[in-house]
Amino acid sequence: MIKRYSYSPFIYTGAVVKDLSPECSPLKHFYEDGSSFCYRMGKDDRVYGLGEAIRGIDKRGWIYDSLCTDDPLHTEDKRSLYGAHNFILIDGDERFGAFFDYPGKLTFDIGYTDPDMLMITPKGMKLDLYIIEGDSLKDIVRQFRELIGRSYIPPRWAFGYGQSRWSYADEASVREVAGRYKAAGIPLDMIYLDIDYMDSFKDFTISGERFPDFEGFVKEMRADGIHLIPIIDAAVKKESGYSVYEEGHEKGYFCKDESGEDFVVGVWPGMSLLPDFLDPEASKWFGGCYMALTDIGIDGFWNDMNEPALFYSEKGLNKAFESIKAYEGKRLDAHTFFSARDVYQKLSNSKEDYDNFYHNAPEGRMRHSDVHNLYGYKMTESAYNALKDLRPDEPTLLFSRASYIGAHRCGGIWTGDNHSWWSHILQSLQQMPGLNMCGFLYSGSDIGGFNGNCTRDLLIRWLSFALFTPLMRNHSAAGTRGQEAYALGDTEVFRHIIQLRYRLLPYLYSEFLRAAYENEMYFRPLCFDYEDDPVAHGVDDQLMVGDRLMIAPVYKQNAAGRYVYLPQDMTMIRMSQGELYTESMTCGHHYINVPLGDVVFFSRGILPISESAMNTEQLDWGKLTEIGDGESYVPYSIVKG
Ligand code: MIG
Repeated sequence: MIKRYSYSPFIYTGAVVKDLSPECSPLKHFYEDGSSFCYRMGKDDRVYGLGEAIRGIDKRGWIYDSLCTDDPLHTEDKRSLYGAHNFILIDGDERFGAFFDYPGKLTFDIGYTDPDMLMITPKGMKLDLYIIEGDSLKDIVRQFRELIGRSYIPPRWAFGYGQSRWSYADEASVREVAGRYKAAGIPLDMIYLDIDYMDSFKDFTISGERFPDFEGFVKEMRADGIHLIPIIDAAVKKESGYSVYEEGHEKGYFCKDESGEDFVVGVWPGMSLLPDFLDPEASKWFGGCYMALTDIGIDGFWNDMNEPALFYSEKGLNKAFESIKAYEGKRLDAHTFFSARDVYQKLSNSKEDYDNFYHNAPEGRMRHSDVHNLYGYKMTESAYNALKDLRPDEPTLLFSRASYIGAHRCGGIWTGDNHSWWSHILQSLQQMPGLNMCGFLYSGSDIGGFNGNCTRDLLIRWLSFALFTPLMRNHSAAGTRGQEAYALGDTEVFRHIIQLRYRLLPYLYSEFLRAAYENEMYFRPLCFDYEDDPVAHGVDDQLMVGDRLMIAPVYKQNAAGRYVYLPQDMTMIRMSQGELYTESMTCGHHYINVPLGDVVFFSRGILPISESAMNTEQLDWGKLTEIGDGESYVPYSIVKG
């Protein structure tokens, strides 16, 4: 049962698709003290949810800000990343879900200030609160997902493996990636194009110098089974003669400052403007611009910088130039020196800038900071709506960095700029169930880590986990060491692991569809399936994948294996040097040897396995063998037709 408590929100966010009339009865579970929603937690209560938020799967003990932020350093002490996913699930003395539909900054203090108190504090009380009760954790999530509408389903080829890197800047470097994968016999479906493909970082342009015949090149790659997936950044370069700028400016489609002038910010293209995705006309216009690329054969995109990330604003920069002058010629003590040093650093993603521009929403003029968390969502929605018209016959691959609940209907998300750190394998695993609760099914993290230098063993272990994530993309930052599957020594082990992904695709894809159509979670913590098993509640580094798989990846450097908890008897499946082996295992704790390059996972029923192929198009989805014990497997897509 879902109840809606309405505190006269100032904007319709679009997160919820069901019409519910607000409750007149007193607020259940929470009490509000005028500025926060409070709940006294039982001693052993657990709190799940919050989508992309980091730390353990049980979120209790930490404090989170729901505030979409471009932060390339995902350390444990962070309170927010790129997404704002305001759904939590309390399990313990009472069991219920709560969704705070609120587009501004919101704090979730989950037993951080007071170990027993859950406190949710918005900037003002203008929001809709949904309280969901149900028979089980899964049931509550299912009801929530019905409330927010069906998750985005990408084209089937988007479940293949993708290679990305910030710096594949021309035809030759992209050809090299495709060629080396092919030569190593490693499957590949996608190569991603980062900002370097554009002409001076201008959205919807292509550098003629580096891609002299882009349309021909897209065709050439497609003939090789590879989809090219370009990036689109949120901000538009301010440059006269550039048609996207000219048109947007003329029609008033960019965010405005207090006095109604275009608000100028600095990002990759230099001085740029922010499309006003909250203005339905502007949104339609920007979405239409994707046509420049779909017209020449592009069938997938990733949307970046849409928190929106701001390196600086024109006004902020001018002020900084002024204020730095005051330090000149003075004898600085340490503190004055630090504040001088920070003048420029503080320019990025500054609260002051977010306070100083406005949207032209249907409800009227909105200060950006009041609706900040909607920006990335509305960018994805703009693209999604347009792409449905531009490419009506098949879905377009689309995922985004920033998001709010609602965006899950329009695209997937990736978890942004992680590091080539061992701890980030586990972090990624722990982000997945929260994302699924909030409807984000097509998601994944940069495999091998975005920042920093990857090593061979890290990439092997990372792939061994990420082969189960719907979005399976290896991506890294410019200037870091190459981490393609052919760049870190002997390729055979990488080939076996990536091939395993393809062999599991009939199962993984079918389970993805089941999760999307039935409002289920593709990734679940063990306790969602084994609610009465007290041990399952403490397992934070294993996940259920679809109906019958369980994964327990190795995420520690130098580990020769790991302890695994089996909540029931299962079949252990081991991929070793390309061969699959099975072994029946009994319920309980086991130490499992997992030599580097082996992939071990567990099944509670028969699994369909296909033969590998060089890409999803060549994969024979119907030619299956069965491994494991128990009931045979009926693919969801066939049931659904
Ligand atoms: O300021 O386009 O998260 O995936 O490679 C960095 C360059 C901008 C951030 C994205 C990352 C991408 C990078 N972008």
